[in-house]
Order: sequence, then C-alpha cells, then structure tokens
Amino acid sequence: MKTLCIVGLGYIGLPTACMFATSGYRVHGVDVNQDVIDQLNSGNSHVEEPGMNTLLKKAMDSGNLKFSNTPINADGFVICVPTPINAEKKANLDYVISASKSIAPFLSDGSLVILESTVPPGTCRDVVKPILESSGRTVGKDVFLAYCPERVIPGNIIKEIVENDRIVGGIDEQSIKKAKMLYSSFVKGKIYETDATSAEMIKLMENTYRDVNIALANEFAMIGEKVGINIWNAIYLANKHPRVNIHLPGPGVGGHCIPIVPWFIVEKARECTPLIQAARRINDNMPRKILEYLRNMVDLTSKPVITIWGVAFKPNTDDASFSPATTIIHLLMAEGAIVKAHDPLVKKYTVPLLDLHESTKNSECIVIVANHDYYKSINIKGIAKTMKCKRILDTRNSIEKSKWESEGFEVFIFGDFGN
Ligand code: SAJ
Repeated sequence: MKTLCIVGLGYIGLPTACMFATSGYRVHGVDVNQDVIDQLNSGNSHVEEPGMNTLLKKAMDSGNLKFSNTPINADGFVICVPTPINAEKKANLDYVISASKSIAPFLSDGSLVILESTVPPGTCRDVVKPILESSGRTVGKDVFLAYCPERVIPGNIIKEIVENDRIVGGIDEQSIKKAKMLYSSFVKGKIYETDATSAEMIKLMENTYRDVNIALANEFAMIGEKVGINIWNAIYLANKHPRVNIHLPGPGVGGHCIPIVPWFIVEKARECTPLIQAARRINDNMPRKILEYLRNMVDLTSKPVITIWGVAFKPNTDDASFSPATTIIHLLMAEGAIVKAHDPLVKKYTVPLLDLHESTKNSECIVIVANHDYYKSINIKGIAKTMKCKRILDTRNSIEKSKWESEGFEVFIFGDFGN
C-alpha cells in the first residue's frame, strides 16, 4: 500500500496525515473547508497543538503530503471527521456518511478503509459498509474496512499518536491484518486486534469510564461538604491504595469528547445505562453547583461584577468547546451579574475576552474555571488593587491559598470543606 487519502483534517486527521507522510506513504489530505486547505498549502497548521507546525513542515518537506478538497484514487482511506451530537442526544453521522460516500467512487480492488471518528457501536457494519458496497465491491472480499479509534489527548497529540497503544477492529480478519500493518508504520505502542463493533464500543467505554469516574469525584465533593472534609486531600490519600484511581472534581466536564460520547452508548441501550446517564446529569449539573457557591459568597441580585478566569474546557488548552465556563457565565448573567471573562489561550469566544486587569476591575469575585498555568504566576498585588472586593473561588484547587490570603483575599476552594 502506497497512497493514502485522509478525509477530515482536524486535530486527529492532520497529525495522522503527517505521520503517514513521514513514514513513507504518499498522502492526500482532504477537507471540505477550502480555508483549511489554503492555510495548509501555505505551510501553516490551523490545528493549535504543540509541535504541529514542525511536524507539518517535516511532512510537507518530504514531498509526500498534498491537500485538496476532493479524494483521489488511493490504496487506503482514513476517515477522521467529527461526529457531533444532535438535539435528541444522538450521534449525528452526517459527516461520516458524506465522507464514506465521497470515497466510494475512488475505491479499487484491495482498498482499505479505516474509520477513526468516534461513533455508536455498529456504525462500520451498518452504515459505512453498505455505502462502500454501493461501489459494487464486497467488503471483506474486494475492499476492506476497519475501525481504529484515536486515543490522543489534546496538548500531547504528537507524542501520544506515536506512543499510545491502539485498537484495530476489522470487519473481517483480513481487514484487521491490513489495518494493523498500516498503523505499525508509525505507532510505537502495542496494536491490539478485535472486531469493528467491539473497537467502536471500546472507544466509547474509555471516555465513559472517565465521565463516570469524574461524576463520582464530583459526588464525593458534595458529600465532603456535608461531612466537612477537604475532598482533594481525601482523594489524594484514597488514590494511595494500589487499586484506586479516583479522578478530580471540578466545575463540570467539557470538550468534544467526554460529555458527548456516553450518549452514543445510551442511544444504543437506553434501558441498560442508568449509571452512565446519572453520571452525565451529575457532571452537567456542576456549573449550577458553582453558581450556588457564588450565591452564598456574593449578592448576585445586586448586579455585581464577577470575573471568570479560564473559559477553555480544561487547563492549558485554547479550546472552549462545551466548556463549563460557558454555562457558568450564562447562569451568572441570568442572575443579573455582570460577567468579565479572561483567558490567556482562547482566541474566539461567545463573550468578549478582556485583558487580565480589565477583567478584575470593580469585580466582587474571581472564579477560576480553567486553571491554566498562566494564573499561577500572576501579580496578585496588582489584581487586588483593581477589585471592589478581594474574593476568589477556585473550582480546581489550583491556587496557593496562603499567597492570596496574604494579599487580603478571602479564598474559597471548591471541595475544601475541612476545618
Ligand atoms: N476533568 C475533570 N476531572 C478530571 C479530569 C478531567 O473534571 O479528573 C474534566 C476536564 O477539565 C475537561 C473534561 O473533564 O473539562 C474532559 O477532559 P479530559 O482531559 O478528561 O479529556 P479530553 O476530552 O481532553 O480527551 C479525552 C481523552 N480520553 C480519555 O482520557 C479516556 C483522550 O484520550 C481522547 O482521545 C479524547 O477524549 C477523545 O477524542 O475522545
């Protein structure tokens, strides 16, 4: 196999295309967004990720990587398009379907098609396979199909895409073997084999495990308040048990993956998922819990200025998709508060992002939602001068309490209910 077509050049498709190109494949990257193609052709990555531009340059310099908005004939096709969730909390497979349709005319005997997008179990078998077979070829005989989920964490993609163990799930044995051979060109982690539907389910299980675990941590935080303990210390100490790994509580769960993916399981087996659904509700409700804490700290009906620091969905990322901060901001505004938001990394957001000092002017409380490292080294004295009331609520247990207290701040750490 020599030529590959990567369909969808987002934060998975682009690094994947670059990896294959630097491993000797002739790679044709496809995206429906012409701006993305233009930017990539000029040598600049639209995906903000440490090391991405260097990898893109290496891949383009190899002469093996080209971009355009239509597929070409190739030996292998890798689909990396998004799967958003619709209003009924079901997977919207429109992009997967249109990507599959777009490559069908370009298949030839022996072609391998890989789906990397996160999808409900059965998608390869019930959705992608029939589309590919509309080309007149039989999957498992003339062409091959496998599901190979991505596992990388934004912020560390370039390292994890190479080093993480992977799953390849084929529609049949030959598809598994071909997919494994393809990925072993750059993956240094182990590559485990299974069937396509299991691989689809495994991907969902990984993210759902994390969501349920975080919900448990959030529930522990609520219990910690009732019994008067510092839940951060309690979790730290519980995790000293060799078989315990409790995740961290916080203002809620955001991003494209963890808050969405559990619903892909629910849509396939609603009656079997009371725990998964409860976890979703708990995590989705965390912004309201943060609002309750703020209500006890500030009279929100008196139109106070409240400062939100960190609107990204998690620390040290520029991505604000499904961020808990967005819900907190809307809830605060609905209560009558004047919200001033700051984020050192996020570039585009639903409310204006202010300069750090502008964000705290006349403020009655700072709320740290995404605990970017940036906030660890700010000048607290300078901030204190501009505030109306020196008060801070840290939803992530990220600040040094004594440093802020010594500048006269009243400090609240969510989850720290100890004496
Ligand atoms: N969060 C907590 N407590 C924690 C950990 C995370 O509240 O202990 C919050 C974060 O602040 C964030 C949300 O959860 O709002 C999700 O963050 P994350 O770091 O758990 O996950 P993502 O969305 O950045 O990436 C996940 C990863 N999946 C797993 O760790 C199982 C990544 O490996 C996947 O590739 C990615 O989803 C994906 O694309 O599916």
